[in-house]
Amino acid sequence: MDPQDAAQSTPRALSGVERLKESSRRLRGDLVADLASPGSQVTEDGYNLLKFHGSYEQYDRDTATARKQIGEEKEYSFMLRVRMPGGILTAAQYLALDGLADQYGNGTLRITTRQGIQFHGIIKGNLKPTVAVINATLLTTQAACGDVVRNVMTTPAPIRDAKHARLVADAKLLSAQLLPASRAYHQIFLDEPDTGETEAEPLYGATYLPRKFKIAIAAPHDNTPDIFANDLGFLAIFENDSLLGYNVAIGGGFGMTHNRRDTFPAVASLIGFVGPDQLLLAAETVIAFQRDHGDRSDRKRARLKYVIADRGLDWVRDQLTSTYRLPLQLVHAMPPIKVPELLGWHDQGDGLLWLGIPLPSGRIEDSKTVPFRTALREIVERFGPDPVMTPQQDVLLTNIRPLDRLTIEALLRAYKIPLSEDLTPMSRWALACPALPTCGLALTEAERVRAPLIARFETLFASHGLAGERLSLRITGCPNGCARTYTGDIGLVGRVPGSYAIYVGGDFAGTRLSFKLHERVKEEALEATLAPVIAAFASDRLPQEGFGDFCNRLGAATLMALT
Ligand code: SRM
Ligand code: SF4
Repeated sequence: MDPQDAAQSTPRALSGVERLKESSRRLRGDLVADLASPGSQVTEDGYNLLKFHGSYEQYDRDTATARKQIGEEKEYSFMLRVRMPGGILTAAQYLALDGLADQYGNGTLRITTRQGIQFHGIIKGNLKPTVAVINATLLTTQAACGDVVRNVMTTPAPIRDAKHARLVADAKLLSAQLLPASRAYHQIFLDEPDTGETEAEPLYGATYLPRKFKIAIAAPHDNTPDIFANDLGFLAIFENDSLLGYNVAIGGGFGMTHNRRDTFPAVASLIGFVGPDQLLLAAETVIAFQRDHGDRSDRKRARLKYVIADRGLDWVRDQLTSTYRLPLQLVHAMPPIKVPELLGWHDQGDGLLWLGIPLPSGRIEDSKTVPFRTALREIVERFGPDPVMTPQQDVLLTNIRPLDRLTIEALLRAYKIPLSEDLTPMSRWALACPALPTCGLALTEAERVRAPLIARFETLFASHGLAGERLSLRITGCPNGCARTYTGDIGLVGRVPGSYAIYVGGDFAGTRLSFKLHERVKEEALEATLAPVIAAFASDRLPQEGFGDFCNRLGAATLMALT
């Protein structure tokens, strides 16, 4: 037998999380008792099950060492993530979430790169009341994390035409249909009586998926959701306003583990096309395939991208069409994939306007210098715009009457909120993950160094005559790629405390993976390391060529010889 076949046919021990899922009675475990128990933490099983209900236990990494030295326990609290397909909220929902940030959180709301909203700093005893308010506003945290389908993303532009209405409807449909059937969430957090029933999970089964599963839907004219970073991406193909169907891409995912060469980021590959009524069927089929074939022994290699890497895309496509009976047609021709500018004022097409407001790392807070939260709250209270969260961690205030435009703008100016025209394109497009102090996996800073790093890179680019260059700079505190560091022009990936790996060569539209230029560069040496590449870009770029495209054209070896 071929050694690869032998490896594939030898069953390996299931991971502990798999055994927990199986024995948890559909994600209930002992969470009711765990959350009611004294102490600021939950048990290890509670920690793993809580994710399925939208929450992570965390601790304040800034204070942990000092507290340990004086024999104090870490400051534990919980992150809570709201699942909101397409990032869409009503004004009333936004105000309710804003209120919770003070009542139970750390005074901030954090827009995520998947159009969700996170609370940080909720203490254990306050998790239930926070979830109750979120549900009372018709939102949920169910399945916002965990080994299930996460928040479904779509193009956030609130353009009121048939195409955008369809994209939003599709995202909502998939989000609703792909929720777990288990009532565990409602019983643990919302006081629904536990009848002792163990529900059937027709799609997921007793052990749910091997790992998180991400879906995004876009159209070629607007790939803001970065569909190729997802396990499953759909590109809707329209002819005029009529939907022809969807090109289907599978196997995107960015997490990797330093020092494990068998883990790597991947962009999704297009495998075919399905008709306009086959979106849910396609999603359920790919999910069922991953449920059956994903690795349940090694959580670091459990995503769909590794099944594709190990068995080949042709084998996977063949399985999907023959064994799982998905009627895949050939990939449909489509226009070039683009990512449009959504910030600033835009006409929705229905007589109303939207205003896209840039938010640093999606953090809505009253910082020492800029009262973002107060300003947004006042605008939402007075003018009632419905906010849409973008995959760029920004907010679009929608449904604004043209006659309110000047007043809203004056109000933002009075609060000194920087608007898109006040920022360089580099600042408008930069992303950074939360990293320290909340993320337990962070090796370096990200969100907290975003502003100074942008300022330094702006100075560097300007010194080469490139002020105002449109560029996507993405920063993460570890290799998991939460701010999609492996697509885009420049990725800075936390490697060890104080040092980053530098990635370049992705494209602005998010269709191509970047490559590593340097393994470990001290934070203070980042500009000096990239300066020769930027100088070469300034002198040798082709007309209209972006920085990532330039780096991709020259390739890693040529660029490395420069630095
Ligand atoms: Fe992420 C884990 C934050 C989008 C790949 N991610 C985490 C955790 C929960 C850390 C942990 O496991 O203990 C982070 C919580 C930090 C904190 O303090 O809040 C975290 N991820 C985020 C957010 C908030 C980053 C942001 O700047 O907005 C995003 C929340 C999205 C949401 O609303 O659901 C977020 N994470 C992403 C993305 C981007 C995307 O999906 O478009 C990725 C890359 C795509 C992918 O999934 O591969 C991503 N996060 C990961 C991974 C790597 C998974 C893997 O396959 O290995 C981890 C680690 C893990 O799961 O073990 C992770
Ligand atoms: Fe945490 Fe790493 Fe994700 Fe940043 S990229 S939020 S450091 S897991």
